[in-house]
Amino acid sequence: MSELTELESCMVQIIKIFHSYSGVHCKLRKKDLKELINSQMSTFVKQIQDTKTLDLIFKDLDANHDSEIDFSEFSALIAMVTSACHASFHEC
Ligand SMILES: [Ca+2]
Repeated sequence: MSELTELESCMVQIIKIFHSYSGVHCKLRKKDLKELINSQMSTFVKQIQDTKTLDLIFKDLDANHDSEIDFSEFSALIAMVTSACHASFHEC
């Protein structure tokens, strides 16, 4: 593979981080999602402390209702947080 661009490297990092929490079956369970958000998105997203908040986020992301978050569903979270982050940059 030729050298990746800066953006491509970021995309690969997102995939690697997802897999480091999803394990080999490539889907996040509820506790995996909580660990990922609390440890990898701690500056942009408020820490998830309670079960109710976790349940709400999980339910919103789980588009196919299989009680797991696949990479496609996880991508929606990345897009939402990145978009919100972009909007907040413009307020500065
Ligand atoms: Ca799902």
